[in-house]
Amino acid sequence: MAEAEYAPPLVWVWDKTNGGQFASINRPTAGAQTEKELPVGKHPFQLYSLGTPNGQKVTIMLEELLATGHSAAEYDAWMINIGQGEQFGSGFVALNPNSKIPAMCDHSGAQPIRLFESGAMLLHLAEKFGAFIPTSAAGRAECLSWLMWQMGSAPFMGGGYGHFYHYAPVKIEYAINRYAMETKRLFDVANNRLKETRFLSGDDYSIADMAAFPWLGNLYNGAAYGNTREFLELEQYEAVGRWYDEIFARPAVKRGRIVNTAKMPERHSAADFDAVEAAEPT
Ligand SMILES: N[C@@H](CCC(=O)N[C@@H](CS)C(=O)NCC(=O)O)C(=O)O
Repeated sequence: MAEAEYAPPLVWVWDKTNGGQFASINRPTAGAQTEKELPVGKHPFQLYSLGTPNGQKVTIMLEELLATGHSAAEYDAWMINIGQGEQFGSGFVALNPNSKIPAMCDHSGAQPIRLFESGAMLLHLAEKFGAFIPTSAAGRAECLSWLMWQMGSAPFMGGGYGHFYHYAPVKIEYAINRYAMETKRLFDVANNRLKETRFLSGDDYSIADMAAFPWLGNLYNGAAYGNTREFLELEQYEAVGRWYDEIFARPAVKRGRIVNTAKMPERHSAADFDAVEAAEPT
């Protein structure tokens, strides 16, 4: 290892400059930093998000629900620009005290229900609509196990591997090795499972797949973190590739992946997709 040794002081002190491209937005305290209310549209679900893998999980689920006839899942999706610190506005923090996208509010009942954490949103929607979650106790347990596996593993892939391999201003061999190993191990876990079953929970496509697809998929297809597909030799995970291709082809997935991106900063109705799909036919 070529890096200079670092001796931690007795008490850690925050160095504002030491955060790479996130230095200007992240700090070691929680809470609102500005007063800013959130817009509220006319649909039952109000989503405040960005088209990152964690954001895509929820827009894929909402589009899948709409595609299967659950019109009560109509939603307005508002873009939260995390690069400009919009996750620290008072309205957003009232929904998510953790200041991370996605955040959602369910206005379908007598009182609005706030939701933070993408996994909680997937489960809330699956239970509310009785969709994309197995009904048997064993099937449900398997689905929730894979959902929680994904929620627990994303920080190793994103905050660990992605941060140190792609974003960190210095390339630290120890950190990259540590998280590259863990990311490959996680791909192997998914690959072994998908050699045995069509989807993560079993025979049926579920919220576990919707959670895992944007993460495994964006690394597998080369979209995330520079040269990662080659660096981690991801093409060897063939069962993940077979699963990726099947999910990628779903029309609702194609739609969910573009919400809250530059192609569609906000989404308020199915008609919003017409212009995008006309420009880029699927
Ligand atoms: N466990 C959370 C993670 C959410 C998360 O990390 N969101 C990132 C974008 S993908 C974010 O908002 N980052 C802004 C920040 O760290 O200030 C979830 O799945 O909802």
